[in-house]
Amino acid sequence: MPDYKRTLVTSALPYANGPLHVGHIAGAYLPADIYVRYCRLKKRDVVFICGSDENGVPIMLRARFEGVNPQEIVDRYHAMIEESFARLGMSFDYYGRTSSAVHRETSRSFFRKLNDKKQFITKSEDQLYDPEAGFFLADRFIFGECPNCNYEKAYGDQCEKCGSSLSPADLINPRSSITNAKPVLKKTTHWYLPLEKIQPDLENWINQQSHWRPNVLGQVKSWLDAGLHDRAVTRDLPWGVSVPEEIAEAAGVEAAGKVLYVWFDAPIGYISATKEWAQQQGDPQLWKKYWQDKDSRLIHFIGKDNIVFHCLIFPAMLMKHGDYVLPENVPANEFLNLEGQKLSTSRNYAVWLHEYLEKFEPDSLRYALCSNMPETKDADFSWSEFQARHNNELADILGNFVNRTFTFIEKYFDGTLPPKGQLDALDGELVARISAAGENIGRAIDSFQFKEASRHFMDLARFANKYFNDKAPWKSRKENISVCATALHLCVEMTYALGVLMQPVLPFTAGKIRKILALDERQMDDWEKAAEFPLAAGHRFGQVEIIFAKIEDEKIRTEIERLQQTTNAETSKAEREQDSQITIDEFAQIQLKVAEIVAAEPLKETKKLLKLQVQLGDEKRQVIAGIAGFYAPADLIGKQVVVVSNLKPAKLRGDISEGMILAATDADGQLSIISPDKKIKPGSAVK
Ligand code: B3M
Ligand code: ZN
Repeated sequence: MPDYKRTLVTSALPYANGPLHVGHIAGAYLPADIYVRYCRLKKRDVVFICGSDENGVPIMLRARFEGVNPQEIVDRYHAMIEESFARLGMSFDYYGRTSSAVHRETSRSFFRKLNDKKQFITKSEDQLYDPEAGFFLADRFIFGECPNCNYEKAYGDQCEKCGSSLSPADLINPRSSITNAKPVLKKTTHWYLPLEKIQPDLENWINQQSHWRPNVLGQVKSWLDAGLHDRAVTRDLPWGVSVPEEIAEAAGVEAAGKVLYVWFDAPIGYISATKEWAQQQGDPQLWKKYWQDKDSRLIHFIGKDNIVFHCLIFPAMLMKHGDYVLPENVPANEFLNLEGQKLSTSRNYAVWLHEYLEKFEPDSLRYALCSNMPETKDADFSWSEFQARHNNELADILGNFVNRTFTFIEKYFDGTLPPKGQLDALDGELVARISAAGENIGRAIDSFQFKEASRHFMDLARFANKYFNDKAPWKSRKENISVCATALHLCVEMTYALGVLMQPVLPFTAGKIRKILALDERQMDDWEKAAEFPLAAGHRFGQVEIIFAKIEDEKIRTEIERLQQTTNAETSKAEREQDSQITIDEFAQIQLKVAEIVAAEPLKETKKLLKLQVQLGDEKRQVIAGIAGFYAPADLIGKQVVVVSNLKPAKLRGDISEGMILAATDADGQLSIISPDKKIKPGSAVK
């Protein structure tokens, strides 16, 4: 691998439309943080950038759902996400947001540059439009059946099930996510990135990336083999980074409501956040060293559903812009499932990060996810495995070793570092193991194999525990205090080494170790010196503490039950829906007809019922309806309604009712009669 002077690491910008869950963490965030922390310990020049993705349809859908302004949504979730990341120990150098002024300007000037270099094509085409909502339907504003895998809830830009990138016209039986209406076609103009024309350049570049993960290369090559399609990089939306007005006018297009496609501006968010970071460093031009210098390495950590955007579309933009380096690696993770089922935000079937952090330690999650990271295939998070990782490995192996070492020293060496004498073979093996572990863990992290790194680390802690047992200091203390002292001295050296090597995954625990060793912040911060123990005999240690308290079964049972309640609620809802579902033939048995009300009066001795005389073609019927509180009888004369005409007649308060009129009621109890929107012959069938 060529030597790079510096590295820029990014994690996918989370949509600021909801909280984070463990799947997000295992996908694009924890691997990046482990990698960056390791690079810092290796004294490499590395900058870690992320931020909230605050444009696009997902934000608007959430705002619409809550009946608030999109800015209110992004402000709320940007703060929540940023706080959860900090409590999990995510060590970004800068965490930005794409609603910032710097981002808006950076995106618009990027767009201008591509436009000036004539890299776009503009097309005026019929696009799907929701006549009820008055919106063009793009991305998640529209859903339908995926043409590739028949998933019935594929979005207008991507199918979340098979990952394929789509355009709204690809969807089978598209519906509006806003009103569920059947979209109509309406002409509009957009700017397109000509990916068909750029494909050869992308292919040449991808063919040089043989070091990428096979599952990433496989997905990218399948898109290239299928042939890339030109991609619209603007949208008709009221929310987002607006298209530069002068470019819209030059194209004879109304600028208002024309914004950059969220996947055009979001990756540029990495650049704008780096600019904001550089400003924070007091050197506004510093960002260019990471983005526009061939000695810099760009690494994007993402989930597999973002591969097309980070391996094809954004690189195409960077290529055609001309001033930027291209990603050197995109170690995309596969998905994390939860107790054998797909995580689902909409079904609230998730372990939410902010809720987790209220009840458990961050390092326990970091370790459990690292040890089971979905690097090349989907993985599954289960609460029982989470508890086992914590209790059987962190507590019983690592915690137990540290605790035995320092309680023994506390008791028999007055809490100070014992002197080191002659080393025997087993002592020599301990020293060799520390150096080997540093190399093995480092090699694994450098190749983005985090599960393997975790295994090497825990193997070292396992060896340390066995060393303590084999040395049996409780015996040597009585037989040969010098041998006992040497063994405990080496146990402290091992603790120091574990404290260095655990930092990428267990930063909070490393802090506890540093306190027990009574070291200051700057110590234990050099990977290469994990085996170079800095303390002299007699050094007084800090307070001994249990670094991992066991997680009780009861606590885990509570979490499993909560998930089961969600699943049960879902199941019963699905069953209810399933039970209430009827076939088209069953529906056809219900006869609906238009009727005209010719007389109306209150039904005696009732407050809610009206007795109606309705004309059903050449037939007249009496229908009793519970609409007294909503309509005055006189206002109903001449009104056309829809009647279920083949209901068995029923007796109500001594009066006969020969049908039912259709009316809608909402959660607040408002009622509205269903009525044809224009006069039609009474007796007409309703289908
Ligand atoms: N906001 C997150 C997602 O697709 C998306 C990533 C943007 S990275 C530039 O889940
Ligand atoms: Zn699909």
